[in-house]
Amino acid sequence: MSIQVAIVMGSASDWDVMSHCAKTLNDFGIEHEAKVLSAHRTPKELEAFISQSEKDGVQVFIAGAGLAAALPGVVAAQTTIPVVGVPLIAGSLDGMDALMAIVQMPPGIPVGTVAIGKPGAINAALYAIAILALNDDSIAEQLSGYRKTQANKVLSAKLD
Ligand code: RP5
Repeated sequence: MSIQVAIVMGSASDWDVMSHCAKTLNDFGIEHEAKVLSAHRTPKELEAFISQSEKDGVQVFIAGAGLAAALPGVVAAQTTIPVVGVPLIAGSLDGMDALMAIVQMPPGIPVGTVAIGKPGAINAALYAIAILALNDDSIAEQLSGYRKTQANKVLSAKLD
């Protein structure tokens, strides 16, 4: 099957957190690729990657970055495929810098922004999965099973 989700991150140092995104996609058997490309350091290569991903049939981009996190917005500027942005902790502002940079897109170029760090990386994958589920009954079924498992964990919680 062709690649459905493209994960891109600004630095190899982002992988510790963004690997949770890949892991969640793996859990659902979603074909994906993960790439390090920076809006600031490798803008030309990023542009080529976006256009190749479009040709490959990618249906959702997930972009994670820290500091002045331009990456998700720059991806969104170059495609109409949905982009989910993950703000990462990479400096003294604890990810608030990246959150503000990613969430404050100008009207017309949306980036669906998730929480800072690992919870966001996991939710970015689940959000992408929800988008794919719109046109795939088997993914939709898996997603609803995942939700049921979560509910059962809450309902069966035992307190000491
Ligand atoms: C951002 O700068 C990256 O996404 C990373 O979170 C941060 C620091 O990058 P490195 O200096 O670790 O490569 O562009």
